[in-house]
Amino acid sequence: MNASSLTATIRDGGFALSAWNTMPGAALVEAIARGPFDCVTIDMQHGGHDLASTAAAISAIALAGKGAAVRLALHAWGDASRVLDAGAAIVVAPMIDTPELAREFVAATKYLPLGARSWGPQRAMALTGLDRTTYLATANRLCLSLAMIETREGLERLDDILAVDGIDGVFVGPSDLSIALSDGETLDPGADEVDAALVHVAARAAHHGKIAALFSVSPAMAIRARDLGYRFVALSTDSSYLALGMAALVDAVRPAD
Ligand code: 3PY
Ligand code: MG
Repeated sequence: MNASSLTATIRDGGFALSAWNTMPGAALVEAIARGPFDCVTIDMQHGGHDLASTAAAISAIALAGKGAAVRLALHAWGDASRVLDAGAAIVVAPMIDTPELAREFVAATKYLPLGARSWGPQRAMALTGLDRTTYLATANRLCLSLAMIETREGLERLDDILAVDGIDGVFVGPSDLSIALSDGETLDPGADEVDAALVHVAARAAHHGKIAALFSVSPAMAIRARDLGYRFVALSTDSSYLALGMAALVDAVRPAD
């Protein structure tokens, strides 16, 4: 899906399955984008991407005919508008625990009257083919701002965060959420209490008419999320795609023990 069909699909109640890219390198990112996923999410919070590699990755993903999402570093509002200027269709902000933080996120990513995004989307206009007037008129709808829910406070303030005008949806981080819900005892994104949170987030997002999204650690979790009404799901990471592909090839050659 290209950038505009990606966000239109998600907005209109459809489903998109995203690859997750942590390793910089335009050739690598383009190869991932040419794979079977609907789109690619570039991770600036963890992994090796900086702003320059992210901008190059967005172009590589566009070259493969797909739309790009970017997960920002923590509260990196300066980068938020820059990745949109570079052509990202979706921006995901980690650890949004309060409506105040959600409003800061909106301020950085939406033009007036929703936010205070500053003008400068030359690359985004080149990639989308939109002129200045059309880009300004449509960017607040074309680009999605997803607030990550991955702490106890974020979960408690979920309704207040979803109610913030300009927040298009919420994106659950099940690993951090499992650490938070176990008070630091375990990392278990498949835990029952995380699953209960997934059900709750889906219901509250639907109530607010907003998007539920998720980082899924397994195909089973992605299927569960889709069945719960999640519309944007990122599945596993690029290092796992490599490991799984290598293991499958080598296992097929080596004689079984
Ligand atoms: C989490 O599970 O905490 C995430 O942030 C997903 O990358
Ligand atoms: Mg996280």
